[in-house]
Amino acid sequence: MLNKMKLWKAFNKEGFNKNEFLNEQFNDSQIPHHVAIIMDGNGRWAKQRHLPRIAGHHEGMKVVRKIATLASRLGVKVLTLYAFSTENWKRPKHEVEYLMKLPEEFLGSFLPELQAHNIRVEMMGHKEQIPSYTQRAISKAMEETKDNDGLVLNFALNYGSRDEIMWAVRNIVKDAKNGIINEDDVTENVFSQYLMTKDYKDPDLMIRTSGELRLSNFMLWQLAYTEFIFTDVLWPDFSEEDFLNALKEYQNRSRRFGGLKSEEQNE
Ligand code: V07
Repeated sequence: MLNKMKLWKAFNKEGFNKNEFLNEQFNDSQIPHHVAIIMDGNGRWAKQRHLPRIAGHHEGMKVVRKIATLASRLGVKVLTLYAFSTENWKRPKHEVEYLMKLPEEFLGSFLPELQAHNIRVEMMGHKEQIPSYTQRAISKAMEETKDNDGLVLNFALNYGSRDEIMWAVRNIVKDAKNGIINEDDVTENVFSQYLMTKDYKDPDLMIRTSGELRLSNFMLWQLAYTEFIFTDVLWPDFSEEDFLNALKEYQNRSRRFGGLKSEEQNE
């Protein structure tokens, strides 16, 4: 279990003021297990600086490293990042090509650091359409980190939630035809086992940067009870402090599963 001093050590590196931090009454027992992030605003960040969109994507990649190592130090167990959606193929060819080179670059630079932090790399999304060099870099990282039992850094890449749900339905129909399951077996828990997130708990917290108030086909099933935090900060500007503030906001909200807090249920 994390204590305040350990948490302080995690933040000390990032230049936080110690007294300010300890006075914040950060609740170390309520670190979300699973955090999901829609990393939006990379293009807008670049435009503001009269740079090409790909410059924003590159800057965004560096923020992935920063937030992943911080989440790991804080004791978050799963961090799911929306890196590339099934809709993103419609973007200009040169932009798609650039994006598909980012996993290789990211892992080439940061895999040793991920190892040092005991982070396990995972991916969810259909691999078939992804270029082979991208697939190879990710498979290598997954293989080399498979025994790490710290943070799971789960990249949603060529991921779309409706596509995921549709494939779950298809596979259930197939298993039903083959006599592997019956109609009555299809419960919420069983359905979840047909999704790409079957190994993880549902996210406790979803953060979307850059001011857009939409889900954009991201984890529609899994986010049913999740706390949402939307911030105007663009992803390349998203700092450790912004992440900490999101966690504090999460801790301040009373979580309501379908209406009543557990303490209120018998009132
Ligand atoms: C991408 C940087 C972050 C902002 C959002 C879009 C651009 C890291 C990865 C990645 C993916 C898989 C992996 C290791 C790293 C990545 C894409 C885009 C397609 F195993 N950042 N990043 N992949 N961006």
